[in-house]
Amino acid sequence: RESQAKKFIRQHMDPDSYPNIGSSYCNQMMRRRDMTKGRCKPVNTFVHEPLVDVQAVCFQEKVTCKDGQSDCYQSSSSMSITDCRLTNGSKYPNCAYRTSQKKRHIIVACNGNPYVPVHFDGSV
Ligand code: PAX
Repeated sequence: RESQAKKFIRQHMDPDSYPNIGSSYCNQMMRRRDMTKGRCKPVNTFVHEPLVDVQAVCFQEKVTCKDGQSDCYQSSSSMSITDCRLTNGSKYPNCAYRTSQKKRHIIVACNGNPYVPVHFDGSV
C-alpha cells in the first residue's frame, strides 16, 4: 500500500511546472495524480518548490492543525503554490477545477521516521 509520505508527494508536490501554469493545469494535474477516481477531490494544493524545502517545513514553526492536532508546521518562507478548487457545476466523473496560483506560507502535518509531510493543512 502507498505510504503516507508517497501519497503526500503524489498529491501535493510539483516542483517543475512553475512558472508554466495555464488555466487547465488543475484539470490535467488532478486527473494525472489520481484525485478524480471514485470522486472529485474538492480542494487540493500543489507546491512548486524543491522536495527538500517542503520536507524542511517539518522542522520550522510548530502550529496547531485545523483539527486540533499538534503535528502541524508553517513554512518560514512563502512558497509558490497552486490551489485547485472544484467548480460549482462540476459533476463526477467530469471533475472541473479552478486554477489559482499564489505565494503563501504552507502548513503541513508531519509524521513518521523520517519525519516528513503527510497532510496539507492549508496556506496563509
Ligand atoms: P488527508 O487525508 O487529509 O491526510 P490531504 O492532506 O492530501 O490528505 P491516511 O493514512 O492517509 O488516512 N494526518 C493528518 N491529517 C489531518 N490533520 C493532521 N494533523 C494529520 N496528521 C496526520 C493525509 C494523511 O495525513 C494524516 C491523515 O490521517 C492521513 O492519513 O483537508 C482535506 C484534504 O484537502 C487538502 C488537504 C486534505 O488532503 P481538510 O480540509 O480536511 O483539512 N487541502 C485542503 C489542500 O490540499 N489544500 C488546502 O488549502 C486545503 C484547505
